[in-house]
Amino acid sequence: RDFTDAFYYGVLPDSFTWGVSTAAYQIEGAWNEDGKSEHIWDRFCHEGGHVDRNHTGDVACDSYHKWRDDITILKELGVKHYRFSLSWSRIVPDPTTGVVNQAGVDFYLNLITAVKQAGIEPLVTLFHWDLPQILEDNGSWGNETIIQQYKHYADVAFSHFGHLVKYWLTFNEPWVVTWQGYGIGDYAPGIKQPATLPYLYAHNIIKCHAQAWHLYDTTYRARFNGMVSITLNTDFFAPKNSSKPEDVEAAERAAQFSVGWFAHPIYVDGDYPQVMKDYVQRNSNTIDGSSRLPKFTVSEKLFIKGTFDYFGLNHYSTSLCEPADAAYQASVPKGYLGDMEVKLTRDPKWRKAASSYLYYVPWGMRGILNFIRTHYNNTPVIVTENGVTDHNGTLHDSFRIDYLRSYMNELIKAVLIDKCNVIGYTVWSIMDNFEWARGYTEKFGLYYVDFDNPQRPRVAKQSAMFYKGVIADRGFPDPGIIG
Ligand code: GBH
Repeated sequence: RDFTDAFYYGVLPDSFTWGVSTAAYQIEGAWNEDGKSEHIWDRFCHEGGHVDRNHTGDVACDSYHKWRDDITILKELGVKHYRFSLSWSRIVPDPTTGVVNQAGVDFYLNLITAVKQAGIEPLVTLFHWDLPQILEDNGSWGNETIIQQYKHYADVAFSHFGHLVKYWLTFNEPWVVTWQGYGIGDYAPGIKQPATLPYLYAHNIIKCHAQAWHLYDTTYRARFNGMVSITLNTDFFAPKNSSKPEDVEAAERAAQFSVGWFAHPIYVDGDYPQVMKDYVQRNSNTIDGSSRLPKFTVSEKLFIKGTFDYFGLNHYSTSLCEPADAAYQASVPKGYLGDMEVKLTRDPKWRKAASSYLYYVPWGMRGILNFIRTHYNNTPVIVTENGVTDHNGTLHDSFRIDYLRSYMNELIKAVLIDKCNVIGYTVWSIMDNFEWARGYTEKFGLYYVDFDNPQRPRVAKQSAMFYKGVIADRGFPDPGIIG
């Protein structure tokens, strides 16, 4: 397939949903108000030494108090959906007792009600990385009691908000949770066990996801008729040299190790991709042939397979793939990255955003949407995040307009030319916010937020008005032939 960068005029159907995204810890602040308990990002930030300039989300955009301002700008943009997350620590501060915090429930009920009243569909993520600290201390995702605790939390959310919410997501990016949290440890809680913990913790996260989906399916679907899924982050993995079969194979292997790790069990057959099982086992180097990758039982596979109603995709960038050589293998931590045996690189000609990982590769959007079409049976996809960073957050953000315009254009090609079943698109983020380990040094917002101003006013950048126009036009209408 020839992925061309030429601009393509086209509009999407009325049913296509356009939105913007946030997450609780990145915008809410009020970290210790109204009964909320401490979570791992509170602890990680307060410890110091982990986040640029030791920034914290203690106040962030202060959306806990200023959520009405968020509704105002959502309306101004004309979005059809708003994706945000619930904080487990607000709703069930101590999951070991399961007691529900009414103030936390009320906060989200007010928010969700106001979003609906504005004519906007809420798209609610149950878990966007803010694990209650008490659960981390009790053995984290490795302690299987977390599966029932997570299911209980999901039950509380479905029962209180299910009548208002059509789109649910169980987890945001389990790859980041497990690899960056417990593998390389640049994200909370900062644990560095790349050989073992990501695999063990991912295993239980997949089980948590399946529990929540089945709970909704058996207990809530008939009443509320919503859709429950998971959001996976992935680069598009392209062969470094597409005429080399070993590079093509490496690209497929890298994709199976990243998106396939979670998508294959859920969307295909209840189990990890065969290539991942093979490569982890051979790199486990055990005499008895056992693997660092855990195994699902037959009944677990049956329980996990098919636990989706759509496919949530977070996509930002592209990587080039070739078989790993010895020097590359020696340069990566032993474990997940080494198990893959793929050398990942970027083309130095690609433009770079402020985030070190974020190379600007619009055709990768079309590539990854086609990967999902062919590997996951053309399941309906909502792009739940796509966006780009700068450092200064200028209001005249032509770079962001250029990025969004070309990525959205590739999405439109994927839908109209390639017949990918994409039903929604979401910009990360509506406003500048707490960008995890980068603190407030990298800005993704369509709206500028001055973090030195106690009022945290939200000010539209040029990209906000650009996106408003795209939504109103449903894409890029053909201007017709001039002259
Ligand atoms: C999303 O993660 C998050 O869901 C969102 O909260 C966040 O604000 C947004 O993106 C912007 O970052 O190559 O080892 O350096 C995006 C997922 C995070 C995956 C950074 C790649 C770099 C890993 N990406 N990560 S590394």
